[in-house]
Amino acid sequence: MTSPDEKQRQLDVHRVDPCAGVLTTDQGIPVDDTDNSLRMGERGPTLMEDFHFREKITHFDHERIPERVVHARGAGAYGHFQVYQSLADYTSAEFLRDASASTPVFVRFSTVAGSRGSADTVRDVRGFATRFYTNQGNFDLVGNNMPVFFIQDGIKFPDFVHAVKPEPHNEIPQASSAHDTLWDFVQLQPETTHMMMWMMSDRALPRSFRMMQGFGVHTFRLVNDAGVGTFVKFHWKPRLGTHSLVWDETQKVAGKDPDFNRRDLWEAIEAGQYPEWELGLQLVPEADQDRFDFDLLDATKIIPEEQVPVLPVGRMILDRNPDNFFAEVEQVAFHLGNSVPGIDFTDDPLLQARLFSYLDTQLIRLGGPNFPQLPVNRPIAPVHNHQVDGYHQTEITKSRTTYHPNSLGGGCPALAEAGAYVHYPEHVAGDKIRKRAGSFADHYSQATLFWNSMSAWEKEHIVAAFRFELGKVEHRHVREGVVANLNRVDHDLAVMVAEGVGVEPPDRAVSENQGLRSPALSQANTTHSPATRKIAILVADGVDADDVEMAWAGLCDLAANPEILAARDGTVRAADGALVKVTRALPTVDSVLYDALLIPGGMDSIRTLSQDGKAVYFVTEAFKHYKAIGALGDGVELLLTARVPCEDRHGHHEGVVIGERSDGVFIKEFADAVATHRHYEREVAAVPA
Ligand code: HDD
Repeated sequence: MTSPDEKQRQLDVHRVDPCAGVLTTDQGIPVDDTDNSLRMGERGPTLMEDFHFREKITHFDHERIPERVVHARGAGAYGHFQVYQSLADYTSAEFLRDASASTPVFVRFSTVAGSRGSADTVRDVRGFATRFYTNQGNFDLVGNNMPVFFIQDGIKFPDFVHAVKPEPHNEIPQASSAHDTLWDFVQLQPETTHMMMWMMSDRALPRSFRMMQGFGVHTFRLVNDAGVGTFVKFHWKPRLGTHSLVWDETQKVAGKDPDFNRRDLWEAIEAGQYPEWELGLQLVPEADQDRFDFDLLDATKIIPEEQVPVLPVGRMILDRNPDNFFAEVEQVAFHLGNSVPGIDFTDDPLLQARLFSYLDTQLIRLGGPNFPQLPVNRPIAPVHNHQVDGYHQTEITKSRTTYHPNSLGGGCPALAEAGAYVHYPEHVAGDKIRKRAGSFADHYSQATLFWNSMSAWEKEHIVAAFRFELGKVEHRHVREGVVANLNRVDHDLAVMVAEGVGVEPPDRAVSENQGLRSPALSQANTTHSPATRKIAILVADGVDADDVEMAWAGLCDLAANPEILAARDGTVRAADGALVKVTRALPTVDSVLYDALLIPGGMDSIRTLSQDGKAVYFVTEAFKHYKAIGALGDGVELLLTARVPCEDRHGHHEGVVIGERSDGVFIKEFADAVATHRHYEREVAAVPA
């Protein structure tokens, strides 16, 4: 971690070292036996006067709080944000104007539908909530890894969440959208169509939190010192690119390592491979708000990057894991209404509803109005006001006056004369009505734009996802309703989905697909790097020590993370007699936990591995999941045993890289194959894994 910032110094006061003293009660009384309750004789009843027993059990009985009603499962980390250049032309927010200032942040990533103990790799949206501890107070950017949302008006949020959560009669399924109630809601609520295209895409299966984009989703408003407003959309772009797992893999990982994304974030930070994102802004002058064929206030729409480019404005690095999951990750209380001067809201009806919901939910979740005093929630800006009392009050305010105005307390705290949050004086007028604007009515054009922008493999994955999800839906009319909606997105898509789920395919298109595309939406156009990729090196006694050593060094030089796997932990003896240290025993891991696979040469090693069903399956499954596979010398024999096609011993075939020696040329070629992430051009349908 870099040197402690102001937030970390503030947290230090609350950090407790259990080794700093002996075991005590909550009252500080030393305890010399915490294993036996106080009783009447060795076999007699427990005595009420055992205050240590009572305190210990009572505290235990009360140690759960309600999980978040959505986004219950998450992981978080601290870090810093720094703006590249002053954005004073657009905003009076100091942290966006002072390029020399580093602003502490806390970020929590989450899934949405699953409960706290659910698996990480389910098909779902991911939350991406960032708190900036600025000198002007906390600014919370509570976004997702998808730029649009399911509904347009927040009053529908309970309906949507009830539909996607486990069904109420039997609480099945956990953390999955593949069930009747969700798709029933979806087919009846066409405004969900665009978001459901994202949900069925690979975006819902991130390889890592570190490899996800983030979006503020709504149109917000920046306001400068002169009071001029500019509409803004916030974007986070990951330095490592946006990458996803394969659907079959996600389901297996959910069992093999339900903490896959959480562990990945934790380990990367512990290893000093700090995750990094660039903040980008799409800026739209107020005068231009009507120039789009959608409404900027409609959260089911993006502003295509080709229409308004994303301006890179700053960088965020996460460099510190929390010390205590509950105290920090569970108790962090984000709120869209936590905003600083220079960043304001718009009339997006989804955003407006959120401004109510977040504060409200923290009251039940954290048990009263004093949750902003919890260490992770405390701003670094000083707090003075007349809010008093309440459960868990920790402030000792030294004042006789808890009202404004007062003379007895010297008028303190005084009203701010400068730097106060001033709401943007937007002019609004209208009748009180329950009515959606006509400009929100088009639910299909951008779903079509998304579909058109996908590469061939992304389209295949979307079709397969719809088929999987609808295939789990028991009610045929629900399947039909979804297909009818999809026919308004793209006729071919609707036909392909219908054919997979036993529904009569629509016989003709209801509207013409204009073929509009936004290349920025495709993951095929993202950044690629071998950095931080986990690479399994399969070995047994008799392995070629040079192959292992050179591959290890070459991959580490590229900031990749190789691990040596063998049937047993400890060491294996290489062909030249050297001992090779094993990172993990093969029975404790699986290919789904790695990005790529390397098989060093050494005939004895390959013979042993070829007899080991787990090793052979490892190879086959890695191939099935389109991963980069490298084989050196005799290693090719293991590929053949695992039925991996490798036409010649020197070729590079769809991510299968073969070489004689682990030299620079081989490492470069293999690292490029790793960086590609997945080799979707492979034909794997017949691979038995
Ligand atoms: Fe929300 C949590 C993101 C719409 C009501 N939301 C929550 C979290 C994220 C989002 C990332 C987890 C925060 C954390 O890590 O603690 N929510 C979004 C986005 C939305 C959105 C990007 C649409 C653009 N949310 C939304 C609506 C409502 C809520 C329309 C209600 C009207 N969201 C909540 C909540 C939660 C929440 C009930 C549950 C736990 C919490 O707030 O702290 O208030």
